Amino acid sequence: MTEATRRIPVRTAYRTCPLCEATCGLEITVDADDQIVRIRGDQDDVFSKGFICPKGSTLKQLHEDPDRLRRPLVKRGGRHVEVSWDEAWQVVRDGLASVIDAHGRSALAVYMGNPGAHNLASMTFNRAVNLALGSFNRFSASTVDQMPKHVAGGFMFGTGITIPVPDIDHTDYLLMFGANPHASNGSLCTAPDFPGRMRAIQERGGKIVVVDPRRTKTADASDEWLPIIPGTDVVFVAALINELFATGAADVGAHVRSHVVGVDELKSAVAPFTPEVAAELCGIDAATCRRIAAELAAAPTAAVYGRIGVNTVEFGTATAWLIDALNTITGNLDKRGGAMFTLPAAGPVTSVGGKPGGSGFTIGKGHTRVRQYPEVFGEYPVAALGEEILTPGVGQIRALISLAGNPVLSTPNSEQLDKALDDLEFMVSVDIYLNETSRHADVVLPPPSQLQRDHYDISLLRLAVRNVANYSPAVLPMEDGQWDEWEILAKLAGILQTLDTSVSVGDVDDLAVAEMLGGLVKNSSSNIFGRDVDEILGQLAAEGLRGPTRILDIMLQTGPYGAAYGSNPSGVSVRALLDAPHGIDFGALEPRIPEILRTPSAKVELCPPLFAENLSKVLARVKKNSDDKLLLVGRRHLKSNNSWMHNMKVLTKGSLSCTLQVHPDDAVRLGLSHGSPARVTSRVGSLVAPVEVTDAIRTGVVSLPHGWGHNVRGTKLSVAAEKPGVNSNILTDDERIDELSGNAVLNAIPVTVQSL
Ligand SMILES: Nc1nc2c(c(=O)[nH]1)N[C@H]1C(S)=C(S)[C@@H](COP(=O)(O)OP(=O)(O)OC[C@H]3O[C@@H](n4cnc5c(=O)[nH]c(N)nc54)[C@H](O)[C@@H]3O)O[C@H]1N2
Ligand SMILES: Nc1nc2c(c(=O)[nH]1)N[C@H]1C(S)=C(S)[C@@H](COP(=O)(O)OP(=O)(O)OC[C@H]3O[C@@H](n4cnc5c(=O)[nH]c(N)nc54)[C@H](O)[C@@H]3O)O[C@H]1N2
Ligand code: SF4
Ligand SMILES: [Mo]
Repeated sequence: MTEATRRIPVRTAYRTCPLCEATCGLEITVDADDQIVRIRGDQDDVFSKGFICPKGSTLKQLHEDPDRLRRPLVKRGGRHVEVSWDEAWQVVRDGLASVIDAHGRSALAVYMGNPGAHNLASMTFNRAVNLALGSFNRFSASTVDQMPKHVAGGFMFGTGITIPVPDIDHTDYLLMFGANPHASNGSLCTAPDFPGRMRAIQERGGKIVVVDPRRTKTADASDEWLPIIPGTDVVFVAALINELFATGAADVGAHVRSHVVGVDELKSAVAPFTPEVAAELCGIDAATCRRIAAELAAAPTAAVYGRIGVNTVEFGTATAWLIDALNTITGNLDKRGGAMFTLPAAGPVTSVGGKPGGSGFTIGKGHTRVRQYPEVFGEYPVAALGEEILTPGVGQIRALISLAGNPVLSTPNSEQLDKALDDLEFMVSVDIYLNETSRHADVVLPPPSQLQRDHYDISLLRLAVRNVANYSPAVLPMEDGQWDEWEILAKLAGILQTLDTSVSVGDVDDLAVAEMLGGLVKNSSSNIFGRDVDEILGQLAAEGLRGPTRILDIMLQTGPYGAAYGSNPSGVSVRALLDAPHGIDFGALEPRIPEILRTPSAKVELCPPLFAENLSKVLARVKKNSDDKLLLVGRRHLKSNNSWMHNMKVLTKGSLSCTLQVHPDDAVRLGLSHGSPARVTSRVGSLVAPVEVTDAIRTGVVSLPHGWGHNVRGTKLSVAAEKPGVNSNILTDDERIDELSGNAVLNAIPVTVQSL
């Protein structure tokens, strides 16, 4: 009997895939023993319409992975052993208490990893942990990722989460920098089946141009590929803007004209960046630069979009700013087919009413101890985490709480961080695996699998190319004695706060809800202004809601489409979404200026002085690369997911591999041959990787994917260890950051490559 005939599906569950930002709907069939029979794309999902990538169906293998942790681990005599939850919580309490006693709370730190952004529990309860920490030492994957977008959005539009998304479903011209949605499925632009949406642009007669040092699958699927020299996009985008001013084509458009300030300042700021200067530094000739500028100006609608390859560079914030400035001066900001703002169902402050204007965005509410890096968006650059742990003195970090993070593989100068984690007095990891990072933890607290929890993509639906909402309850029940992730986070917060293990998870939950509702009923722009908190709590209790789903219900009901606890009976709520298992589509993006603006001026700030000052340093710093160095860039593969899906055999078999891509000309020059090992060396580290000779990369540039290097001791990743790959972040430099955002520089790393 085959597996399929033995397992008879008895129920079908619909669920959003939590693995990447595309939020694909899944159709999951389950048998009578709660075993997954099959996972495929949900044809009726209002957003993804059946699209799925090879990772989506592996939620089954992830759930069944014998290496995935089911019980807490405590390190004894250098080895991790399974213990009861009571025992684990006691070790957590004692470890934290001893560090606080000896060094005070400034010795505590937290790191929050990427899967938290896809996790309803983290989105609603990480905050409690942060608040209970009592220290400013907050770090996250945001500073190896999108922090430049928060800072650019913050200064231009007023809040760190006011980030325009390219309206790819309606645009006539898509200009993409440093993004490879054919592998990543899109980022800060939630769009299931991004490749299909790209094809649709071409089918309706539009054009796609990709700027990337590598000829990616996305570049191949586009109309034009511009192989730029890594790290120089800021110059190219500035030159496009300069050219539009020089030719008189710059025009913000009547629809936003009275809401935009700083046009003349922008014009002066980009004045030194002529197409000739760009040609010299970026490797894209001046005629091409002029032509692209003219095409942008002539297109009925155009959207310029930039992601990882232009965020994780030295001038990441300046580039992010100039990309949206370019959208603005081509008349495409807040226009259908241009760069638009989502109006999410469970939204941030800008989606619950209120007038334009506000206190704006600031940075520097604190500084790191060793290098005095400013706080940005409530956190410090993770590039500084290693030195903050290793440098003695008052305020030295001595204990770390890692929430869904694997910084040993994800952050710059990994060998330093690996050493630093070893040096801690106490560490807790909330993680589903014993991996390169959690192996350092004294206690590992495992949440249930991705299928055993309620799901709603709070953060990603805020950046979607349509206004949609999709909620799914847990597909599979928890096993006996398992703790839900929100319960782990609430308990951790409670222990951090009180240093007492008897603290109740329910109390932490109730407190968070009371605070939230208390604020909303006093807020005159809320749809529950003036209402009685107890009456609303009664409605929530009647629905049987608690934990993250109760907080989500409050966000939905008080959001722009919300039911407002009875005032708008046809409005959205968790109940309404339970009745719509394929999601609710609120339609295409609509213009939101000026209502969305929260800058002190209540205008779009096209040229914030801080950014102009940063731009003035570019020409002194972005130099022609010397000939003896190559520039290292990263890449992603469709079947990989940062550092943590390499234990799925179905994904790692076949073509997925961690190679050093080298152009044939460079291979000849350096005596490298396909398949043979090469030594790659940067200022901070050195490693050996197998060479892949390919003409799909610019000369002078080499590429390694990140998230590999699973050959360290003390982990439990049996499949990943068979094909470990190398950790590219051994080469990235912790001392190089984008000074405006604190974001790490992960691309355009100067390296030497030698054949072995
Ligand atoms: N060189 C280079 N480095 C990079 C990048 C790059 O392009 N180049 N990209 C950067 C980017 S964009 C990012 S987002 C970061 C990612 O950096 P991180 O967030 O630090 O790393 P991840 O690989 O996402 O690992 C996440 C961890 O969460 C665990 N996990 C998975 N699901 C869950 C869950 O549901 N709950 C809990 N508690 N744990 C879970 C995994 O086991 C893993 O340990 O890497 C960055 N690093
Ligand atoms: N399959 C898969 N999907 C993922 C992930 C994954 O690991 N695997 N990770 C998820 C996460 S956390 C994120 S943040 C997103 C990221 O999503 P994307 O931003 O699309 O990331 P990448 O696919 O790494 O594409 C970045 C591109 O930038 C190019 N690049 C490097 N340096 C430069 C430069 O200086 N200039 C220019 N113009 N280009 C440059 C690289 O060659 C690469 O093709 O993907 C998400 N989706
Ligand atoms: S594209 Fe992303 S969301 Fe869609 S199935 Fe693949 S991993 Fe899941
Ligand atoms: Mo990311």
